[in-house]
Order: sequence, then C-alpha cells, then structure tokens
Amino acid sequence: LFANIELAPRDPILGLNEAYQADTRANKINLGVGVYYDEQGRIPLLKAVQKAEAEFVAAGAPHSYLPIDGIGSYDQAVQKLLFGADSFLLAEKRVVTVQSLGGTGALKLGADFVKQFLNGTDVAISNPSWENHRALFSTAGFNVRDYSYYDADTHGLNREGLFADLKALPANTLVILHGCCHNPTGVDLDTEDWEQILDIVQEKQLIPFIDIAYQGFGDSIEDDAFAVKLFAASGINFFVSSSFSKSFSLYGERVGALSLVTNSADDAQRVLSQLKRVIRTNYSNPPIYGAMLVSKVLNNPELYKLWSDELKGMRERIKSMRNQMVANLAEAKQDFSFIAKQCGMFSYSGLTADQVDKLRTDYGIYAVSTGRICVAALNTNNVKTVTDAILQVI
Ligand code: PLP
Ligand code: TYF
Repeated sequence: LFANIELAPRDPILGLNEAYQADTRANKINLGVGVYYDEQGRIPLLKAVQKAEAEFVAAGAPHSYLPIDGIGSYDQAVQKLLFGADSFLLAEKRVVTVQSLGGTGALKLGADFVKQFLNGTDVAISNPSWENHRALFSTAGFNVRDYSYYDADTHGLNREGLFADLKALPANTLVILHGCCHNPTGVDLDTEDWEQILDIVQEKQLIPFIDIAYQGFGDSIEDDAFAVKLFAASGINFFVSSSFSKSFSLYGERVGALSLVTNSADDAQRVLSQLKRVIRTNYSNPPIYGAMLVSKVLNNPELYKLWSDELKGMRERIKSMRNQMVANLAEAKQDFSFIAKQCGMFSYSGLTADQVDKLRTDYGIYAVSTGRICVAALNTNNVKTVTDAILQVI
C-alpha cells in the first residue's frame, strides 16, 4: 500500500532544528527557527501566563468541549487587540473571529473559505515570504504567485516592484500581507506604503489577507496593528490571521485566530455559519488550554499590563541585540547597519548560503540558508561569538 510513497522534503526551517538538536557540540547556537529566547537562552514562560495557569488550576475547571468557533471572550479580546476596542466595525458586529490552531490554522481556514465560497484560485505572497505560505496555499488548491518585496542591494523594500506587481494581479487574487515584523526579511512597510497598498487592493479588487504573527514585537501592541486598523477604517472586506505563539510564548499550545471583516452584522452571521462548518469538518472544535490562558490575560487589566510589560521587555531585548550586532560588525568590510533598522525577530543578514554553511560546519552556528537569522535567539553571552564567526566567514 505504501511502497510507492515518495519521501517528502523536510520543512527547511524545522529540518534545521532537527539538525541542530543532533549536533553534539556544546557551544552550538541556533539562529534558525523563529522562536524568542530570553537572556538565559530559554524559551520564556511569561509571568502573566503563569498567573493565568495558577487561576485555572485553582478553579479546578473541567476540560470541556469548546464551541466550534472557540472561547467567546477570547474571540472578542482578539478583535479588540487587532481592530482597537473603539472600532466601529466591532460596534456594528461586522467582524467574524474564530479561534484557530495557531496562525497557521487561521491561514488554512481562510484559504479553505476563500476556495469554497469566494471562487478563489490565485494567491500572491511576498518574495520572499514565510516558508509555509506557499506550501499551505498550494495544498489548499491555489495557484501561488509572488510579488516583489525585498531589495537585496539596499537590504530594504523594493517599493516600485511591489506596487507594480500588486497592480498587475488579476481581480479576486488573495494577497497575503505581513502585518508587521516581516518574516523572513525584517523589512516592514511604512504608513504611506500601506496607504498605497490599500488604494491598489481597492482599485484592482484584490482580497487582502493580513497575516500578523508578531504583534508587539515591532513598535508596540497598538502600533503593530496599524495596517489592520487602516484597512478596517476604509470599510473594505478583508481577512486577518493572527497568532499568540510568539507574543505569549505559547508555541506548542496552538493559539491563533482568523478574523473576517464583512459589510454588515447579517453578512457576518452567514459567514460565521459557513466558517463553523469548515472547522467542524476538519477538527470539530479547537483546544481549550492556550486560548483560555490568553483570554484570562487579555480580559484582566492587571494581567494585561503584566503581559504588555513582558512583551515590551522581549521587544527591547531584541532591539538591543540588533544594536549589539551592528556595533560588533562595524569593523567589517561590508555595512551591517541595516540590521538595526529591520524589525521583529528576524534579519535577512545578507550572508550567502556558502557563508551560512561555513557558520554551521566551522562554528556550530545554525542559520537559514537564505541568510535569515533569528535575532531573538541572541543574548549577551552568545552575540560576540556569533559576530566574531560572521567576521571570519565574510
Ligand atoms: N505567519 C507567519 C508570517 C509566521 O512567521 C508564522 C510563524 O510562526 C506563522 C504565520 C504561524 O504561526 P503559528 O506558529 O501560530 O502557527
Ligand atoms: O519562520 C519561522 O521560523 C517560524 C517558525 O513550518 C516556523 O515561523 C517555521 C516553519 C514552520 C512552522 C513554524
């Protein structure tokens, strides 16, 4: 039965993780996978999460089934975080939000919905984009194209290419936009870029799908949702996939959400009914634990403040690592100052695949072959080791 099944290629990033785990060198450093590590090199358990867990245990609550669309108070808190508590869309009940299996699960629900109900055939993703975007949408039956985004010469945005490519997309194309902290480049759009993109998607009748997996890792929780709020204010219909994997350090709990902005409360009701069917026929209903923790934190002002301070701490630590890298690499022949201008967990370092290879084989430092490094895995103990090795391989 299974004799003719071909071996599938490994996910390049998760495969790198496996290779790192198998490496026996004591001084190895993993800058591959997008995970935030603290100053001690550990994946943090946030204090706000710990308190919410303690509450849950003390209450002795059962592990019941959730409604198909997840915890209601969670879905509402997600909406406030993305659209702002005072959004007219929320007052008019025009936003449908369902709990999902992480940001990935939200993307897949959105993809299935567009395929089934909106006759979606084409999707456009940034060049480059998160590795899984292409695979996910192509598995969901889409023809995946890409639009220009990164300019390797300037280590910044290819603005002209981006706008030209978006304008050339056929109507009804789903356009995946990174809401903030672009993965893998760390290069983000500014206010005017977003306004221009909003004009283009309206004029060309494209379907925007904002993927926001790093809210709070850029400038602030509120400012990182700028694009979502801008699109919301325009009144257009669009999709948002969001994730708490990174911002709550809840990677393995799979906590995310899909939100759809519709034209009316009536639209929203019908959309929700179909979305629930998509969920029911896939996994019936989502898991309770992670979303329950996030809901407790987001809906309790004290815990919210604690979380937002902890997230600020993570954001500022990453920024200080960027500055440290730039300072340590100042003597290099090539310019690395762009690393401090990029934002979020990643930097497209400009290192070539050969240089990345050498980092791994000679120094036990793991990065993605595209040159992407996870700045959030640096700390004051390992940053000099990394920059010294970079100075050797370039
Ligand atoms: N979208 C982007 C751009 C990402 O970088 C990630 C990475 O984790 C995801 C979605 C998926 O997030 P999750 O781990 O919550 O599924
Ligand atoms: O880009 C990253 O490293 C993170 C983690 O299939 C990740 O987004 C990577 C690959 C993948 C799932 C998550």
